[in-house]
Amino acid sequence: MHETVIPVSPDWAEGALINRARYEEMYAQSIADPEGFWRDVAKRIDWIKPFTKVKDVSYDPADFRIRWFEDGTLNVSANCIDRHLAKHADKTAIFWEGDSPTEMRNITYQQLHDEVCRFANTLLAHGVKKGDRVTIYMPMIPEAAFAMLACTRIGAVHSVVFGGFSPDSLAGRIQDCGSTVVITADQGIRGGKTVPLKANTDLALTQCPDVKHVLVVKRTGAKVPMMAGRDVDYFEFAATMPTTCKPVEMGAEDPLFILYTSGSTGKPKGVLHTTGGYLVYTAFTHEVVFDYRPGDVYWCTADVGWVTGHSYLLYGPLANAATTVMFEGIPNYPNVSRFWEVIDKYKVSIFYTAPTAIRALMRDGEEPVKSTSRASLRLLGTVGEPINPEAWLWYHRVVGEERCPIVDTWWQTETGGILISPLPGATDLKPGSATKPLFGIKPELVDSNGNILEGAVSGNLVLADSWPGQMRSVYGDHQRFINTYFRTYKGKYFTGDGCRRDEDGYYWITGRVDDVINVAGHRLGTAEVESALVENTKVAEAAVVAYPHEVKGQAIYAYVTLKAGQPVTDTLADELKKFVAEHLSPIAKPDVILFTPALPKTRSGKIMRRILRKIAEGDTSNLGDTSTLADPSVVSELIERAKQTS
Ligand code: 6R9
Repeated sequence: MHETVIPVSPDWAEGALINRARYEEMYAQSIADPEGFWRDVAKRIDWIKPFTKVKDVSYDPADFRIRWFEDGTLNVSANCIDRHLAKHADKTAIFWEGDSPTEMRNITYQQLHDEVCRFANTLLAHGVKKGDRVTIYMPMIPEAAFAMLACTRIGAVHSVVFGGFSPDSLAGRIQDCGSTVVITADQGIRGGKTVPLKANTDLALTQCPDVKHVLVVKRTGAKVPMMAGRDVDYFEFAATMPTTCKPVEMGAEDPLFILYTSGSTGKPKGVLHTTGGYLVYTAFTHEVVFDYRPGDVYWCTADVGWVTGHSYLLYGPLANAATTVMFEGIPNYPNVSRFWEVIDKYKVSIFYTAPTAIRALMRDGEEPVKSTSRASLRLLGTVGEPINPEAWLWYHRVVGEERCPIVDTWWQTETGGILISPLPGATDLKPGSATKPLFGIKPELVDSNGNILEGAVSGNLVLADSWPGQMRSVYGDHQRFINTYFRTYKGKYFTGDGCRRDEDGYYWITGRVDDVINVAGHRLGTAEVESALVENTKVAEAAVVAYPHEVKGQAIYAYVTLKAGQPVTDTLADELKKFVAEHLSPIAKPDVILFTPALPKTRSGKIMRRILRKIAEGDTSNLGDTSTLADPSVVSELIERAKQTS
């Protein structure tokens, strides 16, 4: 364990938006008087009709509700664009850096306004109304941002599906929320390779008869089939659209977007966020966590297909009139200095990325970093998974030259925004710890019976109260929302994460305690990967677990039993890996497939994943209690086979 402590530097203590005394004072106030605290914070947003009620929350399943600012009205796109125009019309809203370093666009707030209005008018012309769901399956190009903001302008609810998902995954998400309009591109381009987005959409739509219109944005210019009456060339159509469009007045609790995320069981859940609380929370946390100032150039490397891309690439920064960098490419194309070159090119001052990217770049040594200047940087951030102290220290020393504090931000799709994180001017840093709760956040550690654990201890992380950015429902299945998050521990939101608290009250997230796995910061359910495997006609049964991986954090280990008479050929493992990549996503491709005649099950038929995890980790010395196994000989057989495979 690293017990390194990196104290707040005198410069930061003096110059930061929030210093230690202020953090402590504000935190105490936010807990003592949440209504008063959030009433003040919410003033940063332009309300059409001001709210009178701040908070109405009950986590009791019998009387459940989560409402913030509920009688206020507002429009998100007006808050992210229109209200900045008087002062910042010519300020850059988005610096877009293409996959190739020769491609770039600089979009001012005025241009953002015009393009969003054009897009909004295009949606209206295709019959999209307030409350309708629009699925967005796009590469990282400005039109993805325009499309999202356009939805918010007219009160449509966007569901962004990451461009790396397969046609089947896209189809499931379109059907679940009942979108009748899909926005996509001809192709995406990442690391010099094209991604067949339109072709994937066409395949998905063979399962989605209700989709009436597909807006196709030209990215690479590849020739793609266009279905007459359904498919629309976006640029051709939008050219005829006006550049003004009245923002629709939305209730604070009206749905803003749906974003699908993996849970421990079943299909991915449509996490539903609403309008007022989400915008207040993302704007506020973007400012305080990143110590954001008007002159900053801020870069979050996340894809808009993930929640980080929603909250901290788009909505938080734009609500604060920031300049946000949007990057289409990958960290190692055309070379492994790309991140640092982009930082120099746009004079990025705040840089926010994932531990997996840092670990991958670390492997190439210090030279590719040191050959760049990075003089503009003043703050670094991480998100998505626990960061190991070694990677943290490298990021701090090599990338930030010990000048830039690192904010290790813990949060989830469900939480809408950051909940546990250092504030750079207030919190002494410990490599690997997300440190302290933000304002209004009451973390608690509980044991499996729900007893609250005090002091320096490990347990399950729960949150004892609500915050404005919290998700409000699972789309179409409100009971599932209540059951998943509020029934395990009475009166608390259960995060699904394990966590340790140290003597200084610092929080160290240890990872998921459920069947969610985190591969390179991407969240996947073991059940999703298993069901993709059993879709293959050769597979009888599959059990998937995660094991530690040097770069990706976790990797996927799949135990597979085949149907009777099905031989294990030399190519079968590769065939199944490819099958999962195509049917779910390349992210979900198992690293190891182990064929086995049987899986270890309890007498009631439950697969004992604990044992499978141990075998995958290569730690078979202590498998724990195996007495409930229906057939203990399965285990020794598995251990033998695992040795041969590794
Ligand atoms: C924002 C995002 C959420 C899960 C979460 C946890 C892990 C995220 C982390 C972290 C340790 C951090 N996680 N940030 N673990 N330290 N700073 O990633 O949302 O994709 O929903 O994943 O990611 O396990 O529960 P999401």
